[in-house]
Amino acid sequence: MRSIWLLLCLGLLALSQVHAEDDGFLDDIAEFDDNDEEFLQLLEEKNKNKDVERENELAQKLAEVQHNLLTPVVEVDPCETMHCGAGRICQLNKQDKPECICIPECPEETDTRRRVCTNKNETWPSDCSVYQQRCWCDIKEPGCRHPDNAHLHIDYYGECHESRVCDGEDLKDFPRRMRDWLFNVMRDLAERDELTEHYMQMELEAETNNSRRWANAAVWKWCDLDGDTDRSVSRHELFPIRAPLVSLEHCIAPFLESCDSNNDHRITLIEWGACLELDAEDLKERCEDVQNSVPQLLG
Ligand SMILES: [Ca+2]
Ligand SMILES: [Ca+2]
Repeated sequence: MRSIWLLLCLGLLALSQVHAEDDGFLDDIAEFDDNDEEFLQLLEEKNKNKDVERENELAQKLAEVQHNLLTPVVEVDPCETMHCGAGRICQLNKQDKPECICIPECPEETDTRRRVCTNKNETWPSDCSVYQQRCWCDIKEPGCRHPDNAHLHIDYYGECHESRVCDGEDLKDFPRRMRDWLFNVMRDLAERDELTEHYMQMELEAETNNSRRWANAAVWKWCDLDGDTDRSVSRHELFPIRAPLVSLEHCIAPFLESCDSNNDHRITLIEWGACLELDAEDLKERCEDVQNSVPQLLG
């Protein structure tokens, strides 16, 4: 009789535990997501399946799903790896796909030093505002003030100022001044040990061999400007020399325009040499190949 009571009590205890577990299980169900569902399906399939190979495969999958359940994969923002051009930022669209859109708002600039002068000789509050405008005009958004602004670019930093006209005589003398300037810049960088080994050798050659003096400096600068290493210097890639010089050298803009003799917006090494009045035979493409792996800050 006593043993019957004991069995009954144990039975009741077991029953109450099952109920307690069931309640917890039901609570969890309310928070089920796709991963949980996949987990249950796999579990069910595994229990039914007797084929060893298939069973192993399922077990592996189960482990993976279980692992994901315990340590959910940190969601990576797809915009983090997306690179948008000037005037654009990355945003997720309705399908959660990253896309580049025009910067909706540029920071308000009160500092007059942030102002920029465009190729249309207009002063804009900041470089951001110029790139934003170009972006809007590219895709014909209402913010675009003039269709031509799709070709807007920055000529130099600071407010636009009345520039001296570059007359014929000045322009005639410009290639010589430019050659000298390029050589001096190269020499300066060499003295400050800021050239790579490859260009250091070219500088040394320019110092010791008069016939290489200007040609080497011209080739070096041309390679240096060609940020994307497609062996031609685009209008955009000219920016690093045009921007700082344009307010000092009133002939730099017309000079650079003249370099692109076939007017395709790109300057080849031959065109570059011709406008610097250098002998085409002295100009060999000697760009450092390692350039491909060096990130370009300007270009
Ligand atoms: Ca290029
Ligand atoms: Ca050209």
